[in-house]
Amino acid sequence: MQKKATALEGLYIVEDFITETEEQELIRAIDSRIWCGNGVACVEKSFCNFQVIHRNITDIGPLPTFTEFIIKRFKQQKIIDFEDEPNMCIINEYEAGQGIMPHTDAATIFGPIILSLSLLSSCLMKFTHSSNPETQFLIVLPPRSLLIMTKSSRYDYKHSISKDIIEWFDRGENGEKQEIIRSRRVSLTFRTVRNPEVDVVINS
Ligand SMILES: O=C(O)CCC(=O)C(=O)O
Repeated sequence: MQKKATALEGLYIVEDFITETEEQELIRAIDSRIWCGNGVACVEKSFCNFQVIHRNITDIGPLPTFTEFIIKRFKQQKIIDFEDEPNMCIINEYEAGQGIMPHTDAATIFGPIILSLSLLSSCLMKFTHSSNPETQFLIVLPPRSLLIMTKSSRYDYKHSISKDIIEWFDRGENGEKQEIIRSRRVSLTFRTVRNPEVDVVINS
């Protein structure tokens, strides 16, 4: 379980952050609850420990108990500092053919670290520089991996996931391409809301 730097400043990935058994247990726990839409960041199905009304956060409850071991691991692995402990989790479900529009998580309300744990299907996440859209990075998110977004990747770029059912990425040296055939993906995104009392727009 090693934190690897990507080509984009401030963006790291930890492969196999959780085991297959933990992945299955998380899916079981998640699927036993009711999904809601609420129009959060353009995904069809989401649920979370907060209320979103007109894209404003109005109420934050405790994180679901099934995420406790993940938070503990963030601390053990020194992924987060104590003051950055996430108090918010959004769980998104993407069936094949669903994605998420380019956005930057609001810097006015969320802390400097955004963490996204991927379950089930792999996908590509695209990072597009906000003021220079030709600057782009494509990052493979394998199942059970943790994406750590900080610094430039968190503030200067928009991240998005395409609706493509088949995605291609460069494997490396020989210009070899590898395909991802997308199927159901579930992600848990952890953020730190600095001031939960203030109503703010959650992303742009
Ligand atoms: O699915 C993911 O990994 C990212 C989700 C996301 O960016 C969001 O909910 O704002």
